[in-house]
Amino acid sequence: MTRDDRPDRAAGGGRDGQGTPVGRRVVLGMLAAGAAGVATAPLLQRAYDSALGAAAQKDPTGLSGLLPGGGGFRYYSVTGSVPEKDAHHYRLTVDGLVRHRGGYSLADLRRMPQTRLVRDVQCVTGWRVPGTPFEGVRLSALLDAAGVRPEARAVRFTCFDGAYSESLTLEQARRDDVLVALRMQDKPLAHAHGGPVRLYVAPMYFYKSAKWLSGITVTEQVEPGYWEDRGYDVDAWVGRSNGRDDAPTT
Ligand SMILES: Nc1nc2c(c(=O)[nH]1)N[C@H]1C(S)=C(S)[C@@H](COP(=O)(O)O)O[C@H]1N2
Ligand SMILES: [Mo]
Repeated sequence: MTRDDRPDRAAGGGRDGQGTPVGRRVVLGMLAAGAAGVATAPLLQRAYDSALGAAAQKDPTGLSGLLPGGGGFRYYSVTGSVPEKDAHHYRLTVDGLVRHRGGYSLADLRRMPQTRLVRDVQCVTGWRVPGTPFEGVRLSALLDAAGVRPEARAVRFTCFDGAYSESLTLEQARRDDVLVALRMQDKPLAHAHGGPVRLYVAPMYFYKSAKWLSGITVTEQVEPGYWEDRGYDVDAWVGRSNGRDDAPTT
């Protein structure tokens, strides 16, 4: 683990080192300890994972390590803490250039037809997790239900962490491998992974898959998202953007 373990590059930071984030040394130390845990005892590794998961959730920099639950996912949040929303408190709004604004509870979303996809996940910082099941409602179904107006060209996503945002063109948003995901790894989406509901954009770098999804707004044009304002490509196809040549995920 050398260049791939750093968090997403900071503004102006470049992928190859300038702007190395504060805390990298700490993260590397934790990763080294984790590798030792794997080698010695699965039980220790599990304890280590949950300790790191807890630490990750308290890390105000958002620069933290592997998530518990396996697979090699890393925890990312651009905010220090994110409120937890359960089935009673969760709400997804759909608005903007639509005929019928909508509001969905978790139960509403669960009642709709569900699609399950199994693809690799690729983060733009280098880490990749093979064959991960995601399951949820096709974004296109929500857009159809809302009745997109003819002048619309794009969709903007907002999150209940209060800071993150993402966007897609309408054409990208209507792909059948773009989900409003309720499940990941065949379990309800955990809070750390952006639960109860996150976006899942299978063919794009994982920063497109906005966690803690709370708003879908149909817009006239693409509005760059949080990381895109800080240098990431707006069209985030895996292997064809961000100067990277990873194998495609779809
Ligand atoms: N709300 C929100 N969504 C987000 C992010 C974030 O910081 N906040 N980070 C993105 C990035 S860069 C990655 S790699 C993935 C990480 O998802 P994970 O924490 O489930 O591994 O979430 C994406 N979605
Ligand atoms: Mo990422």
